[in-house]
Amino acid sequence: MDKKYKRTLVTTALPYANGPVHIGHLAGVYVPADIYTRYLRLKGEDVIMIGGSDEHGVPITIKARKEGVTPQEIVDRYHGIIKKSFEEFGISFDIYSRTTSDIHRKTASDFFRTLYDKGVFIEKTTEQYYDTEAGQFLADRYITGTCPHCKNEHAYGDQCEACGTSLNATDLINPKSTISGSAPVLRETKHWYLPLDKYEGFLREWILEGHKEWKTNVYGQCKSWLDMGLQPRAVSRDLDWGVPVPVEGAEGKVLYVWFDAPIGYISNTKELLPDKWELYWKDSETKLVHFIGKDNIVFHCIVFPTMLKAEGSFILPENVPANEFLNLEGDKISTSRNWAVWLHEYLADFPGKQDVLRYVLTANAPETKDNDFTWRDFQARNNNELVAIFGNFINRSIVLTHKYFDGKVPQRGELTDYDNSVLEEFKSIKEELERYLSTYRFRDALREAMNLARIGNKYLADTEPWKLAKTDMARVATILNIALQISANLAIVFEPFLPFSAAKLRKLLNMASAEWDKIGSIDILKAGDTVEPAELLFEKIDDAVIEAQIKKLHDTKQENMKAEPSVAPIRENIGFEDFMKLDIRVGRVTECSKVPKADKLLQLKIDDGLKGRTIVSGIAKYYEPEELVGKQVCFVANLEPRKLKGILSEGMILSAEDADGRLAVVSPAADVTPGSEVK
Ligand code: B3M
Ligand code: ZN
Repeated sequence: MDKKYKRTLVTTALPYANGPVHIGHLAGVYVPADIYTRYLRLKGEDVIMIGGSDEHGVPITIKARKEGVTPQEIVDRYHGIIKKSFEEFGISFDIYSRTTSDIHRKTASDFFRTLYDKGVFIEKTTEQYYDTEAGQFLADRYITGTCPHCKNEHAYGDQCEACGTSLNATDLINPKSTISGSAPVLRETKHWYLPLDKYEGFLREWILEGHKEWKTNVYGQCKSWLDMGLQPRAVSRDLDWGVPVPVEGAEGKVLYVWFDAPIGYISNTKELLPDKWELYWKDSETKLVHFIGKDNIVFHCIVFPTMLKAEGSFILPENVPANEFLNLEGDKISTSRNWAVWLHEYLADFPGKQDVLRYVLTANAPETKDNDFTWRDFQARNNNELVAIFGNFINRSIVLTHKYFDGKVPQRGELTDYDNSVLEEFKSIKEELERYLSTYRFRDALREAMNLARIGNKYLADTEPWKLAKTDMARVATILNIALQISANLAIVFEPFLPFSAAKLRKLLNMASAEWDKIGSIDILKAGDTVEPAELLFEKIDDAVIEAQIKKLHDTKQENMKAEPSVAPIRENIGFEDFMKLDIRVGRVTECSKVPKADKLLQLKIDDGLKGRTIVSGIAKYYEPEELVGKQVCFVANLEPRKLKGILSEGMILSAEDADGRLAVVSPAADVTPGSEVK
């Protein structure tokens, strides 16, 4: 665990090149990865950060078909936008490449072939839908039909978006190909499966025993996957977009996108370091860290490690610090609903303000739970923290140095007890920062860094050098020397978080470099060194600017509502007798708790006016258990009891869900006696 490594390989999830990146991607993956990498570089360690676009997969082919262009045109467009916006935002990739590169196709193909030759895969023939008019097999997303559960007529072959059930294409009633509109037929097809079940023992030992230090959200997800038992997973698809399966008789088949994408990390390292890449992937003294969002945990902790293990010559990740999700103004970020703050638009609307967004996304990072981004919070953090504390302190220090000492760092005299007590406060900062940064606690690290700016700001406010200037210039010299040394510390400390502002600050202070080891020192600047005239590091953001952003979002929402009334279609009529079969009652929640190892489920004890009952409900994302205790809810009382996660659930709590997936339990408008019937 506390092994000393010689080098670090940082990978960042490869964003799908079917749209630009938004603040959710940044907060979840790229900003934390960049902070981590910059920190290690600053310490002089050997580290590389790998990124790239994920350019295969069905969604890209669907988008291309919709627009009447080739998939290549789609990925060229978005790869360009994504790459440029990352660059401008200061995400310091050592390489940002793409999975349509020749080197990647070859690397992924060879990887498959190696596993194939080793006999790792299982070959299985199954029946799959085939569109006879289009002459091709259909990916699940290319099939629509009626959901067998809720009768929504627009369910997809992998999921019904109306009731949220995940489906197999063969479950759909009246399936239809979205390519030709015809009814598909079942045809036999052969695929290769990675037998994850055979690696369960290895995975259990490696993760559950060997990596107890992983973040609880990551460890917990792995454990619940492993406890559910793993199944073989198909790693090929019948599709004409992707890396061809390099096996005879596999014409028209490509590698499943989730098989080739993580290999992209390897291909991109090869492209960066053709002669040295193996050092980063095959030497046990390399620390491999995958930065990803929580929806990718299973692929990075279970599937990809299994592939690496099966290949045999690669190292495994040392950590996978996955983040939770960032919401926007209280709503889930959604590409299809355009509910997002897009990076390229932010850069255009807020030129030169990369660091403000980096700051807000880190201060509010969804490290342990989902978090919300709001424009008001963005404004407040800029105005009250960056401007009022950090910027104000730097500005005062530099302006006063010019006013009283002609822009030269003054000589420090004897320190007072007060000075010493202030310096004492930041003695431990380097150690604290290292502790947080090395354990992926970037919010805490940023708070620590900001604390140093607070210490500086307070020091000037307390000592008031501008009042002493008439009586005690020697004291003013000491105070400003200390203020400038704290400023120099800030120029180093903030480099991983706010690289643009840190660089600007170093220029103002004429610091040639940022050396991590100097943090905590008050001899970074020499007496007599010149300081440049003050320039603001941050500026206030006005209400009007923020209101314009909020309006832009709400206009999008309006448009969305016009475009697609997002109300689920009304189901087929039923007779009165059918309705009467449902026994709906009112009950009071007397106890409520989370179901262990199931992040969606709550277990409720209901006073139903009879002997009481237990109901398990999938509402844990929307309610804290204590919020529900004492509340009256409506429930279906005569639903066949069934076991969920080993708990017998006697009924179903009714709740209302809107198209955005927001959910509220249904209660009577006034309290009634528990057990009352709802008719
Ligand atoms: N493109 C999914 C995503 O963007 C996928 C990540 C690949 S990482 C190898 O969430
Ligand atoms: Zn459904």
